[in-house]
Amino acid sequence: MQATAKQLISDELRRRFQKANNVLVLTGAGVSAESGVPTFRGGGHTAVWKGMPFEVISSAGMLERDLPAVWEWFNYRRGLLAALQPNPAHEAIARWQDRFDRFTLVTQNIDGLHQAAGSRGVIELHGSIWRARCVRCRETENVREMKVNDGAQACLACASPMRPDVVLFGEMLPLGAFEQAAGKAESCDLCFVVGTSAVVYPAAAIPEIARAAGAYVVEVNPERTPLSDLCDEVLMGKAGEILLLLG
Ligand code: BV8
Ligand code: ZN
Repeated sequence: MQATAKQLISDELRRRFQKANNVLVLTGAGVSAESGVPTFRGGGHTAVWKGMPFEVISSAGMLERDLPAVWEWFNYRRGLLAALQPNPAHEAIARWQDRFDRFTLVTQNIDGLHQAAGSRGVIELHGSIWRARCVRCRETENVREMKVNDGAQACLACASPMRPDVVLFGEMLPLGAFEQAAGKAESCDLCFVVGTSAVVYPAAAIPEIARAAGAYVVEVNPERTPLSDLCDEVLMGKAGEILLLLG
């Protein structure tokens, strides 16, 4: 039986949502699930590509060993993503941007769907699947137009190979991205954690920082996660349905 908005959204959360001045939202793959983007974990499955678990094919080691294999994996995913649209969860978060005096959206996703829904100034902790970066001079290029079956392009500036501009396992996050997100988490009064299994660091530390700084932390996820016990409220359900209940 579908819980009603009244049952799911506590009076406390509704009051805080009305009163909040500074809101931070951290999203993971689950916020894009209702757009048709496969999640990596949760729901009893983990992403596997040609027999390699996600953490292996999307790793610094694999990039060193076999850049074409990493391109093939990312080209495949860009092919899947190209036809997908933002869902009501992305749209609700985009609306929230102008609802509060200060609003920060931090995402672990690389799919660009938050920006497609209208979110601005998104902190992309793990980069973007729609950008390539030169392995030598770090020149970046938009790869939206790139035909999906192309291999690695050569850098237009220095002719070195390009790579996906995405943070792989074992790689540092984009310079300053985590620090910027952590700074915003330290000053927010309401923090939503939407659609993340909260196992990848340092991204999963963001809600912990918000909590330690006194924010009210709300998790939105059909499943419990290692973060659930730290949250003030856990709204069990789909982001596309729950976020609409808040407005
Ligand atoms: C780093 C881009 C410092 C790539 C990603 C050994 C050596 C080196 C590092 C480590 C190590 N051991 C551990 C680490 C740290 C490592 C890490 O945390 N590993 C984990 C697996 C233990 N972290 C790193 O390597 C990071 N860098 O630490 O740098 C350093 C540097 C060098 C040496 C040492 C240290 C870099 C991490 C970034 C990796 N790149 N993505 C790509 O996409 O191919 S991470 C990847 O996981 C995605 O970005 C994803 O966003 C992220 C987290 O996953 P989620 O977003 O949470 O998605 P998931 O599928 O897991 O969960 C979905 C959730 O949604 C579920 O809970 C589900 O219930 C829920 N859901 C489903 N449907 C819905 C829903 N929710 C709401 N509504 C729905 N409808
Ligand atoms: Zn270059």
